[in-house]
Amino acid sequence: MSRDLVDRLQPDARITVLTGAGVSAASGVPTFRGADGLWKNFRPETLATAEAFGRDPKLVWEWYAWRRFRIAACDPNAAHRVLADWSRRFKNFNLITQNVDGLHERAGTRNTICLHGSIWEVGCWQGCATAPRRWRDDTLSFAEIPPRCPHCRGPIRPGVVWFGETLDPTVVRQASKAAECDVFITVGTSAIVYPAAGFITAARHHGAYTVEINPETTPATSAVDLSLRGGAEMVLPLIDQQLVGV
Ligand code: BJW
Ligand code: ZN
Repeated sequence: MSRDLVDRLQPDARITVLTGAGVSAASGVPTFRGADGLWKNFRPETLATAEAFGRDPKLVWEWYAWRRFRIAACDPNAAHRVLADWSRRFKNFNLITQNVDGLHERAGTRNTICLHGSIWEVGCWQGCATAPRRWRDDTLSFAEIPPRCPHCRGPIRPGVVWFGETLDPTVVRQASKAAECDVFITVGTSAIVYPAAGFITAARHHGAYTVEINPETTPATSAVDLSLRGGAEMVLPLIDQQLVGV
């Protein structure tokens, strides 16, 4: 484990962590890409776009309903727990996540910046005036697929950000601000989806020491100061064990 990284994780350091699906892999949540990825039988554009939902809401909802069921049976792993602990121990800590599974929140992480929404939220597909933009819905077995908006009876959609959709500008602003830090650690992401991947470069431009934790190389590997090859659930606890006096 790098002494250089551990030395920089000082109590008052501005530390930002960007997570992706790999952080939840050890919990049993499938990643998107790679050999066992969610999309091995589908191209992303087939399911994770508004066009796909407009074309076949039942197919897209069945995929999300299956994922909700699977995620509900998963628990946060050692990587989520270390990050939750850091969010309480470091006074200038930010966690930006691309994950929609809610496992960071379930581990007790403070102030998670969720770039791609939440699989546990829904919204009215037609955006009817009486419904809020998004609301929480933990249903695992929907009586009807697609489920219906309680306000207009039209279909509801998962509260996630699909390809081609803009991210919530407030959330993007929070993440951009968080990228102005001293140490930026990217964990378990393939670093190909934007704007998320852009925060790694942004952090570097702001002078941050950049670190990647991933068992595989990614487009970010050659751009970071330190690349740690391994599962997040192993590497983060190893770093954590070396922090003294924090
Ligand atoms: C482990 C591990 C272990 C395994 N431990 N690690 C600039 C350039 C080019 C294109 C664009 C651009 N800006 C915008 C775009 C278009 C597009 C985009 O990025 N396309 C790229 C594919 C090229 N972006 C967008 O459309 C975004 N919107 C936007 O920018 O609006 C403005 C705009 C609109 C139109 C045109 C231009 C601008 C929205 C992106 C929304 C992404 N949504 C999804 C689905 C969310 C809903 C759902 O869950 O269904 O978000 S896609 C999917 O990918 C999901 C993820 O959050 C995201 C990232 O995936 P992630 O987390 O990295 O997972 P994987 O599976 O890819 O990687 C897992 C990694 O873990 C691997 O590296 C493993 O090795 C590793 N791993 N086990 C640690 N134990
Ligand atoms: Zn509605």
